[in-house]
Amino acid sequence: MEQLKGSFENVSYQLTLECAGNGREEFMPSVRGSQRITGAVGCPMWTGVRLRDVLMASGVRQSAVYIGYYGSDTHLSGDPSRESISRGVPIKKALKEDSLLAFSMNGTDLPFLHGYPLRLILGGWPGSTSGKWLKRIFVRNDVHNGHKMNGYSYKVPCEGVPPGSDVAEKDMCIIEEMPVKSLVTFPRSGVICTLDRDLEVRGHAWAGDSSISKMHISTDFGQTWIRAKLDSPVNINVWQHWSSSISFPQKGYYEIWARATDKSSKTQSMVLPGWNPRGYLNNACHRIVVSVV
Ligand SMILES: Nc1nc2c(c(=O)[nH]1)N[C@H]1C(S)=C(S)[C@@H](COP(=O)(O)O)O[C@H]1N2
Ligand SMILES: [Mo]
Repeated sequence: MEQLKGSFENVSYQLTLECAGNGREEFMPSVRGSQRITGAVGCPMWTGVRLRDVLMASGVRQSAVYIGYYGSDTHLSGDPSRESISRGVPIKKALKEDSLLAFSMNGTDLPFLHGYPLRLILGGWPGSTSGKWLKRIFVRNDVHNGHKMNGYSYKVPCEGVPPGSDVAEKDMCIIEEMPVKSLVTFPRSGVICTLDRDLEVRGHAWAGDSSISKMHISTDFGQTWIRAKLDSPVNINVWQHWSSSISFPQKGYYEIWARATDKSSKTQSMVLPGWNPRGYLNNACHRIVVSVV
């Protein structure tokens, strides 16, 4: 660790890590796996060395197409005869300036649960690519074949399928960038407010390797949208803060719907997008309930 920290430039970036299965709970028909709702995403400040610098110092040949990581954890069951997760990304992502070997999170040593002493951070890509408790990295001349690179893990049908379909393994494609998405983080759903005061609403928005150009909210079920205030990104692959002040026209039941648009004009749909067998990539608009009395 000392050699790593001392031999390469130490850099800090705030980078978004979202589990590909964030939002899985909403899929219809439901799919197996942790029934995550909205919380499996974060954007702390990571400090480490550039993966690119370490790979270059080790010598990467022209034939390199993919990297694969190995961590020192066992399979979640604790059974040492079962393989633990070992994923990777194309060499192009590995060589990006903000792809890190991180040893610190929010200014302190990585907490054990987040991968102490060293982990990969590949912002904007499925959290599963950011290997924790890092032991080895392989540079490969083929797509990585570690546990959870094969089968149905972290893959979606290459072509859209009707909800509930059986999809053949050969028709599944590996997820790369995570899609444009946003959350309302304040107030919490179910809040009661009074007509005489404006309601301050805020949240985050992010979009894989891209950034957010516009943020809109609606309080009338999408009939009209107003532009929210949006902060500029502090670096690449980071979530952006947004906020808005809402005055309601009369008492009653409302929903606040939030919708982000990225730099390439891609936006979020209101309904669940692209059903897939493992329930990945749900970037439907987040909605919260407000009662005005
Ligand atoms: N070694 C190792 N790395 C791992 C995992 C794991 O189980 N073992 N889980 C991955 C998954 S699926 C996600 S979403 C992220 C979660 O990172 P966090 O615990 O810092 O939130 O770590 C990834 N890296
Ligand atoms: Mo995950």
